[in-house]
Amino acid sequence: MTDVSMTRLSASDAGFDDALSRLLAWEDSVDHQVNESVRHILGEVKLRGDQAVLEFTAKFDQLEVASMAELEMSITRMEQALERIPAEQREALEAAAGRIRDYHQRQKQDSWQYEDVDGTVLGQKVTPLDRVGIYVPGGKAAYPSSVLMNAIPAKVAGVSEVVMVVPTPAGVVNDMVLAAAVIAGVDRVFTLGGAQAVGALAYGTETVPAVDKIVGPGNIFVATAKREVFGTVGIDMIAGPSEILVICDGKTDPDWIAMDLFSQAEHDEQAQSILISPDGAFLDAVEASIRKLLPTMERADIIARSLSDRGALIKVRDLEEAAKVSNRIAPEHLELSVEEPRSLVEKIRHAGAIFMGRYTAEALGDYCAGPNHVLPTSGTARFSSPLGVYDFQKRSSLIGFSAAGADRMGRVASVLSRGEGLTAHARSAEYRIRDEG
Ligand code: HSO
Ligand code: ZN
Repeated sequence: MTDVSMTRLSASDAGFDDALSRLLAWEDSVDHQVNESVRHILGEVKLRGDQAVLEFTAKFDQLEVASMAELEMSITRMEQALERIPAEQREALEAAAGRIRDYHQRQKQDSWQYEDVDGTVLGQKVTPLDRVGIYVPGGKAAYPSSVLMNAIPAKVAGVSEVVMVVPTPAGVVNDMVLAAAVIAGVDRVFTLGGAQAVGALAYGTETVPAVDKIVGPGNIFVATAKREVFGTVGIDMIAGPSEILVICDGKTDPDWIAMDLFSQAEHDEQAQSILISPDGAFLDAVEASIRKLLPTMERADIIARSLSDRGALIKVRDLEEAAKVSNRIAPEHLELSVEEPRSLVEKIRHAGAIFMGRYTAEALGDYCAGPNHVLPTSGTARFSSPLGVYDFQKRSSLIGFSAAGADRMGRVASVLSRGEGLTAHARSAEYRIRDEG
């Protein structure tokens, strides 16, 4: 049987701060060999386009085709996938997509402008990106839900072309992923993966169009490639392993909490699940539930590794202290499994998503609540936000001076530019000052 032993900490212990830092430390592995091989792949794709992509796809995905056109999914093939999946799955994808769309509609930013006293117009024009690439990992991490979460905000923003890439090692395609792509409104799908897919999207090839931004998770090769092409294109973020932090007052069924911790732990061995409670006996009860339920889990091995290596049960004095510890962690997902979640929310400053109350399992948010499940990991919730419509929109400043405004502000610009020693700036502004025109 898979055994699990979880770290126990108490916030009142001397050395708690150091122990917490050790618990949170995560090696964002920089592997020089990976860096080198990614650079090589990107260079080849940039130089030789389709031909290089075909060669790398044959080599890494054992997928040999004569031309790149064969790596594009036809609309018919996509629609067949939608027909083929069980009706129950199709309905669930559609229900989730509807809620994700509704939520994200509300994030849409509009252009605005206002007029100064002298008739000068100032504002901000909001435009969607033209073309976006979505990377969808292959194999066991191919999540149809992530297709919805990445593509729908782009479409809501008004992106005209969403291009998805998904590796299909040995040609095996996941129908539910294709069905999700159709439902989300993805425009083109290529069965490509790895650094070569990122390169194709960033630089464009004869067949794959160059995009303006690449989003979506991937393995170390994909993450390294995204870092490398940043600047040529935009990227979303480099995600670390998934995390959940549960704060519980001790009154939720311990089985529910154990399963919530499992729900992140099952993603991968490096995922992190932490429970904080002021009730020591409750921490014991959850630990007992964990031992009881673990053998019933399909991914018991992954869960046991994740909980033993990175999990923790933390005892605090009260919920106030729980919030303080949580703010230190800045978790990706924060469940407030307490009687009065609304008052506790007031004390939370950093979290990717906050799940309020005992009925709000993170799993609901992962699939169908409506908000995005692409969230800042590894403490980056201190300075960043969930993926959203705003990631697919950009802003241009609007400035329109009236003659009176140019006269008034020309004087200010003249002084400042002369102060900077930039006389062309000064004279350009001064031409528009009335009595000096
Ligand atoms: N919890 C993951 C998202 C996910 N869960 C996809 C299930 N499928 C990161 O937020
Ligand atoms: Zn999940």
